[in-house]
Amino acid sequence: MLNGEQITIALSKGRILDDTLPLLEFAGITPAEDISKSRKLIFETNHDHVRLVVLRASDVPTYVRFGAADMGVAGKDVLLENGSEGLYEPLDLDIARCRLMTAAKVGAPRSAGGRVRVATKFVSLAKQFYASRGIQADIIKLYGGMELAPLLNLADEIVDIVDTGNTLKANGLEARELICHVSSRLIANSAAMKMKQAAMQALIARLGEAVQNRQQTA
Ligand code: PRT
Ligand code: MG
Repeated sequence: MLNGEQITIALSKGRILDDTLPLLEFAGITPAEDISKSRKLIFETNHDHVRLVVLRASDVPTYVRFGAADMGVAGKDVLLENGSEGLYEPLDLDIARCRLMTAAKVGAPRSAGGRVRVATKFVSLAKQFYASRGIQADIIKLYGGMELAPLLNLADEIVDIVDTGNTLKANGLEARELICHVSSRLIANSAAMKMKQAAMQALIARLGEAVQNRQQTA
C-alpha cells in the first residue's frame, strides 16, 4: 500500500510513542528496533518507505509544518498553543487523553476583583481563557514543573495538564476550571498530502481503522 513514496512520521518519546506504536502496528508498521531503548532519533521500519523520527513533543508540529516530517502525532494542547496553520489534522487518535485545567492551592480564595498571577507553559491558551472570563491575568511563562509555582508564591494559579489529578494532590493543589479536553491527533503536512496522496491516504485510513479497533476492544 505504501509503495513509492517515502513517508516520515514524527513521534515523541513517552506516552505518545507508547500509545502510537500499537496503532502503527495495526496499520502494519513496526520499527526495526526498540525505540524506547535507543538513543537514535531516526528509525527504519519493516516498510522500506516508512521511517519514524523521535522529537520533543512540542517540536512535532514544527517538523510537520515545514515538511521535514510528512506526518506526526501531537497533543491537541500543543496544537492549540502553537497554532496549526499549514497542518491537516485528519484523525483524532483518542490516545494520551487528559484535560487542560486551572489549579490553585487547596482552599485558596481567588483574589476578588484583583489580578491573578498564572504560571504556565500554555501562555497563549491561558491568556485566551482568562480573557474569556473577564479576569485580569498576569501570565508567567514556565517550561515545566508548574505545580511548584503556587507553593513558592510565584503565582496564584497554574494552567496545566491534568490526568489522574495525583500530581496536583501530591503538591497540595486542586483543579479549578476545565479549559479543554485533550487527546493526541494525527497531523499531516498539507503539501505532502497532495504530493504523496495515495500513500498518505492509505496510511491515514489504516490508522483510522486501528483507532476504531482499539475503541471497540477497550
Ligand atoms: O516532556 P516534554 O517537555 O518534552 O513535553 P511534554 O511534557 O509535552 O511531553 P509528554 O510526552 O509528557 O506529553 C505529551 C502529550 O501527552 C501532552 O502534550 C498531552 O497532550 C498528553 N498528556 C496526557 C499529558 C498527560 N496526559 C499528563 N499527565 N501530558 C502531560 N502530563 C503531565 C502533566 O503535565 C502533569 O505534570 O502529567 C502530570 C499530571 O498527571 P496526573 O496523572 O498526575 O494528573
Ligand atoms: Mg513531559
